[in-house]
Amino acid sequence: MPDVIQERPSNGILLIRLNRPEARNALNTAVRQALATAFEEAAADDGIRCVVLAGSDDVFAAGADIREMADAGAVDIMLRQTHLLWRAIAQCPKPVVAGVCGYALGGGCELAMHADIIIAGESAQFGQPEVRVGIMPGAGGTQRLVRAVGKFKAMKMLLTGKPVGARAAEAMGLVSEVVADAEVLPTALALAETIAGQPPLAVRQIKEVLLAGADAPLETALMLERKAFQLLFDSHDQKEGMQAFLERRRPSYEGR
Ligand code: CO8
Repeated sequence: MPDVIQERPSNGILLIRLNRPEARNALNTAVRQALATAFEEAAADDGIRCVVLAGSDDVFAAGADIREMADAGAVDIMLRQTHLLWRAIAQCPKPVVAGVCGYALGGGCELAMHADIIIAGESAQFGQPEVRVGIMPGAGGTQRLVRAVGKFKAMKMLLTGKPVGARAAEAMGLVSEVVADAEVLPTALALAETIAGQPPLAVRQIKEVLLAGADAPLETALMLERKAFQLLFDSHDQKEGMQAFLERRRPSYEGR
């Protein structure tokens, strides 16, 4: 079995699963390349409307592969250009739902934070333990975490390296929902199906505007929102959605 498995569990859904259990799904270069390729393909495939990203049943991912980094120098790390591989995930225009059971540590927590929605199992543990091995997060762990949970929770996690459990992560806004472990994948897939049934242009605009606007000044962000809102009125799906509502029937969206 490959280290990254792709499946099409239902129409419009791509399920990407990490499958390197012997190393707790540690993200080595091959895994990150496979992930980047999968997300690039998902971005280009009109048939995919939502991506579900999951680890194994008992671990999401234990971080970047420490064996690949232990002897590296700064220039080696720079030349690996791994930010380009992460960017392929961050820039996926389709919604990404992560299903997390067990450890999501270091690069694993950063990977989960690349998703748009995180469904956590009761066993999930989120942490940025890099400080314990002499480094710091390098794939957004300081920046996405502080944006998600605020300075004081983020500092505590980053400076101690201590993970937080699913319920604590939910309380601090790091996950969308906590369910029993056995329900993580079914919940993530059901959510993905709901999203896949929404009009694709509206979904795409919501994701783009939310992410771009979150780092822009409010007035700029509101303008971005307004322009995207206006743009959707030129879509077939806006006419169809509103007409279907008025005619009391189910809409049929075409993504145009
Ligand atoms: N890298 C490489 N191998 C790993 C990793 C890892 N991150 N995590 C686990 N493994 C391997 C172990 O070495 C072990 O291999 P072996 O059987 O050959 O000795 C196997 O997986 C099983 O591990 P354990 O026996 O430790 O399993 P446990 O269930 O007892 O513990 C833990 C699981 C708690 C997850 C534990 O393995 C652990 O603490 N792992 C390391 C967690 C960590 O420190 N992660 C942060 C890594 S640094 C990082 O992510 C930086 C991100 C920067 C992104 C940008 C990159 C350029």
